[in-house]
Amino acid sequence: MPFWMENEFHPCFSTTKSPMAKTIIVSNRLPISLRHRNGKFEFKPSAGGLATGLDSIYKSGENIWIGWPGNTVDDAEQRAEIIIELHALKMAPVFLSKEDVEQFYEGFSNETLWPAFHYFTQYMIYNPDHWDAYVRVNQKFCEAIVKKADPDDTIWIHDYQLMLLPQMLREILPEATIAFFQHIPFPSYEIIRMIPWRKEILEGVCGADLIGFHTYDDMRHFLSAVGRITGMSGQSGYIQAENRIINVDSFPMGIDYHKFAKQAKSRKTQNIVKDFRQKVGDQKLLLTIDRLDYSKGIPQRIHVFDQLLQQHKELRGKVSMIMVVVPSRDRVQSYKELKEEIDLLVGRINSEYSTLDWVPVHYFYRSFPFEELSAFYSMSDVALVTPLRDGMNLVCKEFVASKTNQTGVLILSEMAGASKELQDAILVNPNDRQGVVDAIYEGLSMKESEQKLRIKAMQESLKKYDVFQWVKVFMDRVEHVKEKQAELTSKDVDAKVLNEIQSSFKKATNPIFFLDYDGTLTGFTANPQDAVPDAELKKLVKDLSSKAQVVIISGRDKDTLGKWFKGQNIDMIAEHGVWVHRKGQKTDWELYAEIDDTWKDDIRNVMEYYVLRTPGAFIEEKHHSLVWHYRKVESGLGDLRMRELFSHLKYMARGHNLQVLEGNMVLEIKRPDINKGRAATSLMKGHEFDFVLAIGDDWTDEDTFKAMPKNAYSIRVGYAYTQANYNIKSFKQVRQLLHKLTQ
Ligand code: GDG
Repeated sequence: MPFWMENEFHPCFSTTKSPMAKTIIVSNRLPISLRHRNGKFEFKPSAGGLATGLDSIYKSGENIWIGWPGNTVDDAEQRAEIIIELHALKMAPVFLSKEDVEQFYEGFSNETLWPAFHYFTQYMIYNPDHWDAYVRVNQKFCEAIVKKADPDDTIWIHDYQLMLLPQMLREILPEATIAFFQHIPFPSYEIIRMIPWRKEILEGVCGADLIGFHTYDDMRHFLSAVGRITGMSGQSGYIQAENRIINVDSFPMGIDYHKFAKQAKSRKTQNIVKDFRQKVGDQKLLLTIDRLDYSKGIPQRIHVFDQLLQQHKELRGKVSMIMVVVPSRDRVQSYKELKEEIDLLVGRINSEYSTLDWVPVHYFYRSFPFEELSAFYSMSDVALVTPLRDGMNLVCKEFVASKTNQTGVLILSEMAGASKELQDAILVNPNDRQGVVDAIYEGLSMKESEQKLRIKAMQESLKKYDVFQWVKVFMDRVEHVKEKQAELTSKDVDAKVLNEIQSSFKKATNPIFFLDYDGTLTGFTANPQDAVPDAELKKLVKDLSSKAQVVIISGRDKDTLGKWFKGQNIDMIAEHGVWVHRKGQKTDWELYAEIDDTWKDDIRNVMEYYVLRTPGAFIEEKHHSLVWHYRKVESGLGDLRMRELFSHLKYMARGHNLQVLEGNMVLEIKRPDINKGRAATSLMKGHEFDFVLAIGDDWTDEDTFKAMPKNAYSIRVGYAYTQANYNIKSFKQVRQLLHKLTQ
């Protein structure tokens, strides 16, 4: 345990799991439904894509699936019975009260998060009671899991109803491997910021080690929101949390391809197809299948079909739409209204165009058994999958998999996650009504040879990235992130390392410390000049300098350093090694490196241009370098401008033989031969030190670490990859470490 965490919960990233370690799947709903029948309960298994994919996981070994069984049970005896029966099915229930269901599920989950995440902000409700219920129910899930979980178990949490759960669990089971997957889209920061409880939600999810989304866009939105709202920084899919790294990645979910292909070919399904065909005649069939949901764009689709029949009168009597709407959330007001709207539109279109032997829309508000669903997929000519927004959408994948003779056309909305993979569909913008009408017309007249080419290409990809592959890749990635965490924290300054440093320091007769300033001895401030050393730090430096040679080695200008550490018995190296101030010397700063600053005017002009374009940016001029600061620039814009400036300066730097370096919210251009390492080496030259300790927090300190003698201790602040021998959490722990050495 790191010594500073003795009284806190702490990370311990052991990758060597005990053979008893198990996997716990958690989702709002269990993969069964609990139904009341004649005063008794019965379970109906759910055959959803997720249940199929995770089947092999939760049914093996000691693994288990935890979730709500889908019905309220108040009677204690009945609950006890259900627990026993579910136990046999490798499941454990979380019982929710009627009020929980109304406020947590129908309320916060489906009237706040669902509309927000699907960009339907007009349906969002901000109700503090719903939020309280969301916290309370996440807590209930947490308690249920804690009862079952051991410290080194892997807990895989699913979806937007349980976003607080990862952090709740992390606090109780710090060593657990926690993964989170979101099945619905993650919207832009602009939407997330509207939710009053956005910070709690993001911090909740960040309790996980691995966070997965269907698409790269979802993951990019999530990273941006985390950066802006929680302040945690991230790079290349990794979030740097206080004491560990978190991986965020995209895992597009697949289907059980062979199950759909096999079912479509089966005699049972083909008999149903024959029967259905006899009933509807030989007209062309458009198919739409969705849960009742405003995100699926069902009314818009009826309008499109109406427009098609108006513009292409020749299609009347020749094309019908089979529209399956599966009942869902019908107690939520916006869903009730949607149902009424669909009923009205279907009534209108059918009453307008129907003939005695033809109905434009065959509308079903119910769900069908699997073999009938398969028959619909198999017999339809065109699938019209046009959600206004969808995390992935499995219906389109199932349609393609069911096309065993490889004829059929998929029209797919660009707003569905699946559109990123199924590029051989006819992709449409569902808001462009004429565009969708044209796509249907194109689909209905597409040559069979082209249909085959497209379906075949999509089938190849769906076969390869099926739901089993999805589970495998996700689980592999969980392991990968734990290994990465372990690699970084294996270098933690723990109690053992501290003891070693302490005892070697005690024995030393001539010790030296190289201490960087910003980020190492103190935190960052919006204005660099505000990071003045406080009384505690001044005393610490004083105490330490009475026992050892202390060198403050910083990128700061000499005047600031000189003012801040005036009267201290220490050495100071300023501007990464341009200037040195020896302890006890009355004379002013010595120039350590010859400086040629004829290059500065050209570069300054360019930097100024970028300051003018970027409110909040400013230039700091040092003797040997120019620094472009963007800490106070609007987040995102600062990064963008820095990248632009970086490539601009890199090009100019070649001509002047300069080096451009990216720091913590700064871009610095300087002479390459001036660095902290060179300065530290010349300061040590001709002296024998029997204890050397160097601490720093960024790339400029890596030069110091590289220059240290073999037996030196070098420590990098934060969990980044480093040349240093050790990592330490933050400047506060640096102070504690130094404090221990002064005692
Ligand atoms: C969420 C996200 C994401 C439909 N009708 C019947 C029936 N279904 C089955 C389909 C399909 C499933 O329901 C619907 O899945 P989707 O993916 O299309 O949509 P959501 O329910 O909104 O799912 C979505 C998904 O999570 C997975 O991550 O793709 O974006 O919103 O599997 O086959 N099944 C049967 N009869 C029906 O009438 N048996």
